[in-house]
Amino acid sequence: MIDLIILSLWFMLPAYIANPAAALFGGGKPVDLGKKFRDDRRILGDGKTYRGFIMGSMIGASVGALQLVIAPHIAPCFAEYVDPEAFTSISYLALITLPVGALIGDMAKSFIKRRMGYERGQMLPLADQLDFVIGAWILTYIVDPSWMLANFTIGIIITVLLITPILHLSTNIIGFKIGAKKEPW
Ligand code: CTP
Ligand code: MG
Ligand code: K
Repeated sequence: MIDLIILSLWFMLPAYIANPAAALFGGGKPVDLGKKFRDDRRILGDGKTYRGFIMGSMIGASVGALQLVIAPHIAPCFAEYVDPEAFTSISYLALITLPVGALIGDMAKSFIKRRMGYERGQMLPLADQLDFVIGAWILTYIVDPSWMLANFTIGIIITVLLITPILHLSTNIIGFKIGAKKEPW
């Protein structure tokens, strides 16, 4: 159980970091350039910006790179629970696809929200919490399927799906309190 939680957090960290980094450093020109879709609503909305996408991707990937560097040193601390091999396995491709995929998933969700008539920032339960997980998994699976299949066992997938909404809600409440987010979700 504890091993699943440790590995889930470890593998998903670059994706988990991408969202709050986009919220902290985002702003400026929106990805959809202010354009509207056929339904006369914004394609994505003002909550999806180039700066958020780029900063979120870069910071998420930097955290992944840092994980690669420190893994051999901290894996022994967790050896009681987790196979050090798994700990040190984050691939160069995955440390990029996890945050980039997370932010693509987040944009795809905004596209769907706008089509449903939801305004920017309006909550869509579960989609708001899991969009980036699904995006991170799909892009990683496309780019580096062998890493994905070797590390994301059914147990880890279920653990991620269970712990992510809790983590997401807690970081968003912090983000709201420090003023990085307009809503606490
Ligand atoms: N953000 C950004 N660029 C991105 C993603 C996020 O600039 N690609 C910033 C925006 O300031 C956004 C904040 O992070 O308002 C919080 O992100 P999120 O909750 O995903 O966006 P919402 O504003 O809730 O918009 P939506 O309803 O489209 O999800
Ligand atoms: Mg939101
Ligand atoms: K989001």
